[in-house]
Amino acid sequence: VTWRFALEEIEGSVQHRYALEFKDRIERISDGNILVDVFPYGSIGTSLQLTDLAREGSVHLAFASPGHLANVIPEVGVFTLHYLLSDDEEVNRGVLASDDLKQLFHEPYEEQGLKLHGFVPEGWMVWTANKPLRSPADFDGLTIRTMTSDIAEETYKTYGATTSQVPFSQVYSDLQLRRIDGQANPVFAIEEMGFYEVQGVMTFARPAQFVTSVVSNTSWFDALPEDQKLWLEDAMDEIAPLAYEVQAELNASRLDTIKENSSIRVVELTEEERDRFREASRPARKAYIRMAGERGAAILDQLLTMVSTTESAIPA
Ligand code: 6CS
Repeated sequence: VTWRFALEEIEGSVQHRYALEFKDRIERISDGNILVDVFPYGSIGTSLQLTDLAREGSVHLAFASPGHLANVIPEVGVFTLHYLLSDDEEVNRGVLASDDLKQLFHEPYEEQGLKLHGFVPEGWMVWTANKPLRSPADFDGLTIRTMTSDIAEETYKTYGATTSQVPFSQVYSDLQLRRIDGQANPVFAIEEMGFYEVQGVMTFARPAQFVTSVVSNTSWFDALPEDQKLWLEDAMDEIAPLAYEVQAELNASRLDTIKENSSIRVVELTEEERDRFREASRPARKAYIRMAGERGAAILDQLLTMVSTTESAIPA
């Protein structure tokens, strides 16, 4: 049999490295009886199209990033909010890996025919534009590309930006054509998609981690023999810590590549500057609750509690 696994990122990306590890483990443990076919981003469509293919079962496994998926599952839009997770990546890693968190999202995914296997952090979001973005006022008059859900636009609106929902594959040309002035993504993606070639400044404000989720088609998963279900879940548990290392390594090494290949300016915000964004972004939480309802409000509360409990459990 063949398991089809669709990615929202191109070859060499964090998702691609994850999928190759998964393929390797599954093909080995099944003695080659299961083959995993990996489809990197490209010919089979945008993130939302991939989600549709997973819901109808044409692909069995897929990455579904909240920034896009919130269009279908409003509750996951919580991950597009800024200054919600910790500054401490260890804390975020613990929170995102927790079964409690997965449990909260179980129902919303299930209702869409998707089984949630886990959340994977891919690194800090970095803003690119043709000027430094040191305060919310700097967003005034800029058109910022967001992922393709309404909630993804909200935080940038609180900063005063004009927003535009654009699929990942169209971001480069929209920047080139000046249809948008800026965008946000982790460093590895800014490098592999070439965005740095058409942008002058990278601003590091650490507003949010890029978080993605790994899903499968529920009916497909439920029909798998028990041993195969276990193989799948064990493989994902094993890869989680590895994915964390991979994103750290790629985000660091590709910043060097960007610096070698361009004269892009890198701006690191001070804590005071970050605080201004933290404050300005707050109304987006209300917008999230409006869009994601009671279940979304409960998720937001839980997430905030988990972050602060995990933070206070760490010795100073
Ligand atoms: O910005 C985006 O749309 C995409 N960015 C990343 C890092 N992965 C997938 C997502 O679709």
